[in-house]
Amino acid sequence: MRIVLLGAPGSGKGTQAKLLVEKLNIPHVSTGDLFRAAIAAKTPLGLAAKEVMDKGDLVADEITLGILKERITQNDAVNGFILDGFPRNLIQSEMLEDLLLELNMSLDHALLIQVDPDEVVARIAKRAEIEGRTDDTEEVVRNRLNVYKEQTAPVGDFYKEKNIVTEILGKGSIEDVQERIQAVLRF
Ligand code: B4P
Repeated sequence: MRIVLLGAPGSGKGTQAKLLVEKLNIPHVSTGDLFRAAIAAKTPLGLAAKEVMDKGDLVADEITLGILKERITQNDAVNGFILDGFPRNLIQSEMLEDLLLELNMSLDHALLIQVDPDEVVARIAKRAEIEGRTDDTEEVVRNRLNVYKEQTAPVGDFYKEKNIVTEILGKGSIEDVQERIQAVLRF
């Protein structure tokens, strides 16, 4: 199964993807996590990504596609994957279409997790206290939410036209949200 998780920063994409991995036995591919790993390893890619991420902006499309392609062509992804954080704009959506065509693959589901802006701000503020991520400060979060509204929200419409989107209510406990997702995926 090939799934794309969509939703605002802090909507629970990463949280829900980790739970799905246990059930589906396919890898969780988070472009945010891949960038954070490159930053931790101090690679040239990581250093370039850090500057952009610390402002809450999007890393260049070609770079992001490169790390994504490298990851989803690994052996553990042959039976499927859960994409979290990609695509994040319409250009990336088109790039993903082309890449999947090239790999003879297609997407089964795009799950759009819907959470009120106030709730995501509160969740990220809580995470900032625990993890201290440099892009979780109030000012940067405000920019990330704007970037989401302007660039990422249209991605939902892109997949609606392909009839693969299901909206998931992201309110409530992590388990509640997971149950809603599992009901859609029917397992
Ligand atoms: P990401 O790593 O994707 O950051 P995120 O949107 O904050 O993650 P996520 O939304 O998964 O967090 P989650 O809800 O799980 O991206 C970071 C940066 O990387 C971007 O700003 C950009 O610069 C760059 N980037 C990444 N992908 C890119 C791309 N494709 N193109 C260009 N640039 C890209 O968790 C949020 C918090 O909420 C957690 O603390 C969690 O515990 C909590 N939570 C989750 N569900 C909850 C619930 N039901 N109730 C209460 N709390 C909950």
